[in-house]
Amino acid sequence: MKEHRPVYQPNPEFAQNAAIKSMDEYWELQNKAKEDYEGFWKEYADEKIDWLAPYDQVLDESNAPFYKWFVNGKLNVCNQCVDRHLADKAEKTAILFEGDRGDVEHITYAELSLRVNRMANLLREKFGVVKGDRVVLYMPMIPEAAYAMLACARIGAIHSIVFGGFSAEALKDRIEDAEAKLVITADGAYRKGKPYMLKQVVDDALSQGGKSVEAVLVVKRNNEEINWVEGRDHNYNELIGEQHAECPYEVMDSEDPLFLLYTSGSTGKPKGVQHSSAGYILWAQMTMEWVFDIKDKDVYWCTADIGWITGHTYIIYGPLAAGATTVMFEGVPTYPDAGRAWKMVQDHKISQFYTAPTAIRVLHKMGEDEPTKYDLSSLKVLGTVGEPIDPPAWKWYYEVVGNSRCAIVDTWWQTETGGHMISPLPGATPIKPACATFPLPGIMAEVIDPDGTPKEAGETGLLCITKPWPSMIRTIWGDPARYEKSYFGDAVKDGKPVYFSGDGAVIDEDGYITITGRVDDVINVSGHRMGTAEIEAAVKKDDSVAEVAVVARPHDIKGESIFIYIVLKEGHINKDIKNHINALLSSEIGNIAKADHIVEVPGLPKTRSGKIMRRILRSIAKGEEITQDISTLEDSSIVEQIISKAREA
Ligand code: 6R9
Repeated sequence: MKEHRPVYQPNPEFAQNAAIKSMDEYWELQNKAKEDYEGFWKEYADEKIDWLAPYDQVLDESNAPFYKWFVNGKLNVCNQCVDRHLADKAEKTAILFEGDRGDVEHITYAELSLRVNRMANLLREKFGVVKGDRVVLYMPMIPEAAYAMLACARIGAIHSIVFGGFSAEALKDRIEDAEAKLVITADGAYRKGKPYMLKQVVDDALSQGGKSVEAVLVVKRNNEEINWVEGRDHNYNELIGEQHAECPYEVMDSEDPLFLLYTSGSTGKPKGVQHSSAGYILWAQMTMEWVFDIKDKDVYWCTADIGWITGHTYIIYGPLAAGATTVMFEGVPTYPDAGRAWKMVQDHKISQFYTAPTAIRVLHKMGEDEPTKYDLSSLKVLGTVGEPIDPPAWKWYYEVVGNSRCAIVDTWWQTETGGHMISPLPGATPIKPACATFPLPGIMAEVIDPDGTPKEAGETGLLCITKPWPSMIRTIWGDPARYEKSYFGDAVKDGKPVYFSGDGAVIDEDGYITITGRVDDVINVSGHRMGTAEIEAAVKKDDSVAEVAVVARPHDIKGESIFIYIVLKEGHINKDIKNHINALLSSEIGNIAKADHIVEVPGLPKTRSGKIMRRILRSIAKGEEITQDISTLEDSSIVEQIISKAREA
């Protein structure tokens, strides 16, 4: 199959000063990694990390897939992100905060250091948080969230951030799984010019469970009235001023966990993805240099929320480890109008802009020509992440936002990978629209069959990483067996289990990798990952529901939307089922789990052995013709009935 996607060469002027300047240079690095994998990583670990004590082995594979990197090395991630920059960057802006209502604050590295040290002392002295304790953050996008993350890293506590859109129930589950000692939250913050609240959700979560929590630290942001539990709740703003300005950091092992981040899989409850200290921070920093080509004078903006992995690695840890200026934005890019993001680029002279396809589609739809009204000449690199981008959105991003001058880095990676895996290099890679292109140097990404056979050009296969890499997930918190089963159970290469991402991909004849999307039961709504099993479990909590099946349906803006089939128990009629189920999803998981379509059907298509034929349900939700063989179904007439119900929806 010969395809004719256009190819865009890197901007030659940009390439001159880029970290990686050509494909020759790329292949040289990648071949070096192939020939001497450990030697390759050693060189970067030695150059980039501020070691407090040297490691004695690069990679320990003796207990695969529980890999260890930089064995016995000592470091502190907060030192790597803050202290070590004080010598030459004390007065440089570390965090450029812009509030929802336009308030701007420049926090220098010196100020960041002071605030993080104070917060670290507060956690250590007032709340007795020690190395290895878990701290849950349920925070808005305000600088205090960054201070809290870095303060945890400083004293060796493991943070677990729960996205502010998750419900009390979801928050409680995560607090309990991690057995957190402390919760850090805020009264609330601002969105679209109005206050919104978070503290109540924490109160509700803790009234339902989370008995391990000894205290709640509350940052006052919007100063709206909140409930206060005497003895349990503590006011950050009152306490912080009393803290010492210096807090010695804990000496951490390379493999000590830095954080947990819960994410959805194809089965069961969300899993606590556990990341390490050394390997994670090394790759976070290296990808800032390679993929975003971060330079000293740059102002870098990633629009994610810190509640997701993109916010962890590419708002906080990566940029700060690289000594960059990172923008933190409380609001949404469409408020007060569709020009907000572009105005921010102009005002702050932003050089790298990193966002999700959903946001690009919304901004495109709201203001085709909007970017041309602003001076966007500071932009150098545009990034996208979270879901496959479609060629029209890509083209608009490239031509109108980037003025056909900026590279687009379509970065494929996951919560579990810690950092970018497959992405163009802005000064080297000739790019094709909506294509993640090549694995980064040192990353062995392959498109294979379950038995390890490489796929031919044009054939979709399993996207696997066939060698361990420094920033990879270490385990699932409290459940190592699930870690092994979830990621190393589906594909082998040379007889050894390899990491399977859950995504499908296709390689073209030039070797370019295009991600085709999840091949497991995970739905991606606006870049938010949700397991169908998790949604189904929530729907089943409704007493009138006998059976439920959840599938994805393509959506213009969100990429995918949630489509739910339900079978009611006999004798049950539920007129308001749609609102009812959505209210349930919003309380069990959060508003991000709301369904666009809820269809009541007389039964589900099942094989004679009782297995639900999800492929048929997916085709129906997409409005596709049914091409699957339905003769093996227990009751094939059900398909026609479901189709007509789905059409009405
Ligand atoms: C970083 C992040 C991971 C899933 C991943 C894939 C999808 C991410 C993508 C992409 C196509 C890209 N995904 N980047 N699909 N092109 N550039 O999003 O992590 O929330 O764990 O989601 O997102 O399906 O498996 P996470």
